[in-house]
Amino acid sequence: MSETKPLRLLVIDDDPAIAQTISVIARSAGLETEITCAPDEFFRALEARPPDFIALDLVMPQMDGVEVMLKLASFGCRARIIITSGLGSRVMDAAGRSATENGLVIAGILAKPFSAGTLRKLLSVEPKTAPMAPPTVTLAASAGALAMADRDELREALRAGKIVPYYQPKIKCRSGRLSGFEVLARWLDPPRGPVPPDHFIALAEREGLIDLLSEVILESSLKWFGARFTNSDVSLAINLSAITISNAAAARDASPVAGFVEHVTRRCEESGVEPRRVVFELTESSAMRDPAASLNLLTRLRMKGFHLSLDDFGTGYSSMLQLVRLPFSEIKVDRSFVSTALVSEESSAVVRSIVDLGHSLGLTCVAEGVEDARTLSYLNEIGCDLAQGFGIGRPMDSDAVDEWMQSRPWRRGENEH
Ligand code: G
Ligand code: G
Ligand code: MN
Repeated sequence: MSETKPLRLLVIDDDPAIAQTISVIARSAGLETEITCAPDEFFRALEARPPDFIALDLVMPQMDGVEVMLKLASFGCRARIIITSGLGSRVMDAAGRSATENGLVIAGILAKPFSAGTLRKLLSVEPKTAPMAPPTVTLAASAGALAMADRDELREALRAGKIVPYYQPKIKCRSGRLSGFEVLARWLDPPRGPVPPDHFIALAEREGLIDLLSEVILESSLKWFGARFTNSDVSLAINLSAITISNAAAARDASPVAGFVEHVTRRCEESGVEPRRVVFELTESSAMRDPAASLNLLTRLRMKGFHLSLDDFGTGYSSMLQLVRLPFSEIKVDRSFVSTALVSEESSAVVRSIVDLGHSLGLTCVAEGVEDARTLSYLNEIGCDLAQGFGIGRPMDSDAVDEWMQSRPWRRGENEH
């Protein structure tokens, strides 16, 4: 006769009283527990009987918790880890991030003193947030499978139409309705295996192919957009390379800037897309590389009616004053804050502040990296305007966009031609 085996918790805490308390609460929740008070004892127990959960004290005399986590990561430990400590939440959040980046599974953070209820919640096997889409493969985990590419291969791919736009939807937080798409370049059938976009974009920038790449993406995405979304307010967001801005800055007169503005305006006309439905996304660092050139280019784009979005906000080092000078209409909160907003007080405070800051400057706020429904409802609560992320829709080719649109309950009115 087989009974289901109870889940097992292994505790490591240099304070036996705390270890006991954790153990008693866990037992009352139906878990089997084992207490250790020093790292060598802990690692012996870990090896003898692998636990489902680990409660780990961050500050201990012989070894600190971060070192223990690094060692656990080197073993490929899959137990769900609960970090405990009396340190402030910012330090504990940082420790949790470091553990996650090393591939460990963090069930949560238990600030001492803690309540029995909080610990019981962390010990439940339900994931903290219900994922709406499969979890992301981190670059580190998949790096082994990724090929490099050289200039000639990229040039050939561009010539052969193998660099194509994919589209990732942005929705309104409040209504869930479609707001627009971000265009993200993808390399189909690369000769030596998958090349991630940030690799080939960087390669294109280094090798002087970025203007060609941008042109290919711009032309093809505008053509699709103009034909697929007529008489609609849906927008198309295109990433603008720092090189485009630098090229403009390198010239003595303003003509390359004017040239770029004229060029994109003409492409829009050809595709029947009004400039007000097009958003250019640029990052803080690319906008700040040459503030004077940026101001010139961005002002001209705005005067034509294009919208401008400040991408990956929160990851750069620019001063707020410089940013305020530039005529952005939208700000995108970096996904590193958004995807951790529900598990980190620090991240949720950053997201909330950026949304408030954006609104006080009259900007539309977009959260990127929204991976689950609970994050979306949190964003709606704090008044964030738009959301984008794997939980809403991955970057897709045009056929997949059609399917995605069909599968949405509120599609009527979005699907107009
Ligand atoms: O698409 P993710 O899917 O991995 O994109 C990685 C990075 O490459 C992002 O920072 C994104 O902004 C950038 N990127 C994707 N497509 C384009 C593009 O067409 N032009 C430029 N300049 N950057 C792009
Ligand atoms: O730098 P920029 O914001 O343009 O980059 C967009 C990048 O973010 C692309 O690489 C895209 O594939 C990725 N992305 C979009 N949504 C999510 C998400 O929900 N989670 C993660 N991890 N990445 C996302
Ligand atoms: Mn972007």
